[in-house]
Amino acid sequence: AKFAKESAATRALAKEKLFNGDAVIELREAIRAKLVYALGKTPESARDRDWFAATALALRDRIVDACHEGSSGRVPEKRVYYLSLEFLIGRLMSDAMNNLRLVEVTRAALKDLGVELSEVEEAEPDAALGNGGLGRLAACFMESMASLSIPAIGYGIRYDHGIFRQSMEDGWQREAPETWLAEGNPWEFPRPESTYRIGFGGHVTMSANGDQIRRHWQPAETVNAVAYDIPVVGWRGRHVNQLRLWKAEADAPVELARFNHGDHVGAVAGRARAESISRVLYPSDSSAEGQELRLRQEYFFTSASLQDLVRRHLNERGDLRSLPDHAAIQLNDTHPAIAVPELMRILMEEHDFTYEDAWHITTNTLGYTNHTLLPEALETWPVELMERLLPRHMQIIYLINWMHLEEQAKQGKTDAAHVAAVSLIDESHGKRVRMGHLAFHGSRRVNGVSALHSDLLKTTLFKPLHELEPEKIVNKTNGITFRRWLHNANPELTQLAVETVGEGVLDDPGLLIGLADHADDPDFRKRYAAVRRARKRRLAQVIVERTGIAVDPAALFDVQIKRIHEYKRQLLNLVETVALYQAIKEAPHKDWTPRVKIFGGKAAPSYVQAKLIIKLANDIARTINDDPDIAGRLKLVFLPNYSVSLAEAIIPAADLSEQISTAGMEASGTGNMKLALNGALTVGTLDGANIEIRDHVGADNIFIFGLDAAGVQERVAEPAYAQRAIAASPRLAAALDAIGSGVFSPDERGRYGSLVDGLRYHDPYLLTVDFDDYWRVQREIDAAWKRPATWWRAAILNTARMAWFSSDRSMREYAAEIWRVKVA
Ligand code: GPQ
Repeated sequence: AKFAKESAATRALAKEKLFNGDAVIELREAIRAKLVYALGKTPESARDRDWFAATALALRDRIVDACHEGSSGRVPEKRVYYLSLEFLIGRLMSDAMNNLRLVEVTRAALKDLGVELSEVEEAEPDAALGNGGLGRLAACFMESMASLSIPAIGYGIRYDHGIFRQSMEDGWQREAPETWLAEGNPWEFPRPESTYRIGFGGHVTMSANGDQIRRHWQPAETVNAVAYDIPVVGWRGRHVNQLRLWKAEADAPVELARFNHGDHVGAVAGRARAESISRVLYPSDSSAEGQELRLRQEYFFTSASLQDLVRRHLNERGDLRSLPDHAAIQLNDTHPAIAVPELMRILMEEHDFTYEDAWHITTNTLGYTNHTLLPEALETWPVELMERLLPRHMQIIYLINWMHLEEQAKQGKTDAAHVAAVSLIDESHGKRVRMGHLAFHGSRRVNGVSALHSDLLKTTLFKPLHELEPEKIVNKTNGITFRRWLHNANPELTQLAVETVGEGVLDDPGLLIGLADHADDPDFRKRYAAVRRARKRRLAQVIVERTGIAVDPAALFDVQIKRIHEYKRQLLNLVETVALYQAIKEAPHKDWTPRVKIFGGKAAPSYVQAKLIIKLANDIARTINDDPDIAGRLKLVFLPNYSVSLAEAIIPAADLSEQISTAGMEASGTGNMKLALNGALTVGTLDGANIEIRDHVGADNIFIFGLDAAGVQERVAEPAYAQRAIAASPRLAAALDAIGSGVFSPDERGRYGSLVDGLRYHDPYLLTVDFDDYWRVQREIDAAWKRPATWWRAAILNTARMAWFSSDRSMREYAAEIWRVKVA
């Protein structure tokens, strides 16, 4: 009787809201059944976390249905395999609901059960298996490939612990382990039948096979890689791909012989060692990790993925010669670059191919994406470590290198400098394998992630290799999935777009351009601004809850959210904040534009300077936020534990997007795209994708400042450029003096002495050089904020003109020009 009454109410609501009432009842009963039978809970005892799991399981069933309908068991002509050590997914439920077009149905079904959808959504932990842009890009690409029905499998590691949880202790970053799997993962399917053995160490034996010598790797140690699949459903549920993550398990969980001899602890030590491989994500971003465990992780997931795709190919096609016709393997950075010798090993050792044939197959199947030029981020592994951990691979790398240099010799290129530059082995400080060179040489195409970055790859990092194969480097400017970063993160703006240019905009972001026709309509501007204001009120709520700082939603929300890195120059923003603070104090009665500077981002736990920058932000905040002279016109907030889900709350509320890296150093950036799409105006350097954003939104609708990449290259060659810049700028000098002398750290006056001296005497990121122009453009922004008509016009034009930055566009380009797969 109770259900009947509920159903009647649901039908009435459904009629009014134009969705299918039966669908609500069906989903409601499915959720209830999952709660009771899969989770063993009652509606009365269920917590939000239980409702989340029940809802996720019910939605997962529908994804599985979509999967079976879509594929109908056909073998696709070609599959993409996206190998990435990171997938920074965030929450999956809103993606799944939105792509299945079930958001309102789910909301109503839960309401019938007495539960609020938003609370259930909040109970989902982020799948945070990545550090920053590189991992988030992989997640956007997975969603876009599913939405475009590109048959693809993402391969990565099922870390027990994703990126650490950041908290603030007296303004210092503290790290705690992240535990997304603590209560299970309702999205995943364990696939123990897909388990592969991964070898480490040992030695190589030889045997004669006619006049051929064959080599066999005899690993000393093996670990099992067990598959776990997460379905990724595309837009409108038309296509489903899998994200296959590998968990490390010991061959034998207990060594019986030792156990029976009474060594109960020693008997499980091997298990702990094996399982440590998938225990934790390395928290370093854009800096190479030199530890042996990292190399183990890289080989572990690369080998498991290659074994899996080789087995699938043999099942479907019978012959590995046709691998390049049916498989495109993309290496996300050099983390899976060991795929080059591993695929060669599999082909030569396990399938009897000659070197030449194996090389042909390998170099026609692999593609490599480079994400940085920063020298400290380029992976090189000591030859000695490789010989110990992967002796057969080291032999194969030497063989590949020998053939490579032989080819140079044939062309008469024996000059020592040339050989040293193109060699896969760097011999300048001990022998190390250059993973970038290895990935470059072993791939059919190599791509950068923005136009500028791809050009710089050709003229700097890969110049010598590029000259040998001028067709190899191509550009594929990054993109973002609009389903998550517009539709899900900003449903209010999406609704406004739908009402203005029509429902088709959900399928074709190109229709956003229709908003430009309304940029001069005062009524439309008001509606656009009202959407922003509502999101700013919500963010202000989050800020006060998490930091205790009250901010005014009417102020300009100035946002810098990204990993803390010196090249990203959060310190430039902080020094400008101090200079502004000083200027307001000097002229408190001037009509200053009220601003809230919002920062978010994690520092690698071992990155001392980055952690000090976080502390400085908090120290400045403590000093200025309550200063009566400032009277609330300048506030600084550092939001702890920046994450994908926090980004979804911040981005729709941002007025200004800080993209201020030293030109030439940010390969692309993708936060820049998310913020501009949501209508924040960019203040940025001519770096990475900022340049292309300017080209699309128009130079009048973005604030560009500072040296360009060529200017940076020139300036660093000049002596004492920092001292000269400081001497020429009394404002900069005063701000640095204040920070350096302890104005913001009265409890420890010397805290920032070395930080400031670093700027005075070294400043590798040219903060001092760009400071005055940054100050100038920020005051221009202050003035622009006071002309709301022009501000909102520019914001609308940003949203209208950002369609090109959809990751659907990126994926179409990869499909056509790198993978050679057809897209409908
Ligand atoms: N990126 Cl090498 C990372 O997030 N982590 C890394 O280790 C490296 C690069 C970023 C890069 O800094 C951004 O400019 C890009 O937008 C992003 O990769 C995706 O390409």
